[in-house]
Amino acid sequence: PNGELAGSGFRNGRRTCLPAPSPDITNINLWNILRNNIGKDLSKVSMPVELNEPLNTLQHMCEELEYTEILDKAADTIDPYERMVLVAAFVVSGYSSTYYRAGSKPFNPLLGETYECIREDKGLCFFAEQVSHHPPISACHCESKKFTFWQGKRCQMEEQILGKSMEILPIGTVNVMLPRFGDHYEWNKVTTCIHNILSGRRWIEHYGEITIRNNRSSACICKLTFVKGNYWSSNVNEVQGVVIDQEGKVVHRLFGKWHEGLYCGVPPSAKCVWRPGSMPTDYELYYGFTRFAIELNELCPEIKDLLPPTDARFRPDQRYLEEGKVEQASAEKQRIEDLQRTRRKWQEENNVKHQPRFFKKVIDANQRERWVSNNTYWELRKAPGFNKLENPQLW
Ligand code: PIF
Repeated sequence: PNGELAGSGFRNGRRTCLPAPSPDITNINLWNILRNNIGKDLSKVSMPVELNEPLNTLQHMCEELEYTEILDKAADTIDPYERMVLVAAFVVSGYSSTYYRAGSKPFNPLLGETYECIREDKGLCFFAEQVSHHPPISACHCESKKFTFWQGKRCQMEEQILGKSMEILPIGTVNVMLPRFGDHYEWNKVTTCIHNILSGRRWIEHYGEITIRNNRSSACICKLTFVKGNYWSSNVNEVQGVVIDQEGKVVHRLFGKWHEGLYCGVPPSAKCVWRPGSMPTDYELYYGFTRFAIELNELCPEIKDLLPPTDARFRPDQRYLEEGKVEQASAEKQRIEDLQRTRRKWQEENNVKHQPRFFKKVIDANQRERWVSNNTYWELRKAPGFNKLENPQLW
């Protein structure tokens, strides 16, 4: 019955496999890297390219949109409590693709690097830009007929006791608007922890609380708890939640696992609201990517000439890694990072402050920074077209 919510079955000619499997990284000594950088902010340390997967943090934000059919369904749901249940399922679904991904980290985009993703099958247009380098901040915006989604995301990394694990604390809010009901949902993200970064089997955990609010209506809120478990207990990856009405009464109960699915109600009569799609064959050899992730960095001929040259698909070190050419990838990563240092030095010496091209920073009523689209990306792409414009040269 929930087939329509189970993954994106529609493939329409996109690639179903990466060109090369992930490289063998047993010779990389993370311990040395961490030891040489004790006490340092790890986002300021250049990591070997072999630790990366061939996707960057902008593409990661796009990955959170794999299950937008849940939002489409929410946009067709009159009951505000049921709608909140669906939004909650969408929030949880955004974590599912991380399950097999503890082995590598995303590329850190260059300042001004961009990424777009048009999915006719899902009816959405997404674009993103790296708006700050230190600290790394990525911003994105996505339009569809039935919803708008945007977020600005900064990750603070904290190493726990001598590299046993690493916590990633995301700062920023995620937003979804459903114009049909005038809803504006907002929520925070939970902490992500990578266990055993130095030895043993690496695994990922998400824990903490998420509160989803609708800024335009106080009819209900949703509280989700990502339970902190441990490797041996059965509650690993567990999520529990409640939709609470204005009087504080629980209207719906939610439970499940972020890598397996979310249910609404009380067992045995609970109904499934979301379940992830199946993994492609040999996913362990290919960075643990889902089918959707495999498609993200594909450079389709139809869009090649329409993309800005800052698009991640053109970034040479990432492309080399995807093709399994690790030495070239490594050399290119160093070259490109040096170019960025030169640009930064020039800007500092000339008192020039970097201005993001497609996003602007606004300060909200609570004095928090927010990154919102300046509505120029698709306009410029259409006319005059990025190939007729002056673009930053990042590599
Ligand atoms: C480089 O990024 P890396 C550094 O920022 C470097 O300081 C900079 O030089 P500059 C380079 O230009 C950058 O390319 C470092 C760091 C980046 C993130 C945020 O890609 C997301 O070499 C992290 O990496 C999500 O990465 C992590 O930060 C999920 O990309 C796992 O510290 C880290 C991650 C540590 C991972 C540990 C291993 C786990 C598999 O001179 O301009 O400063």
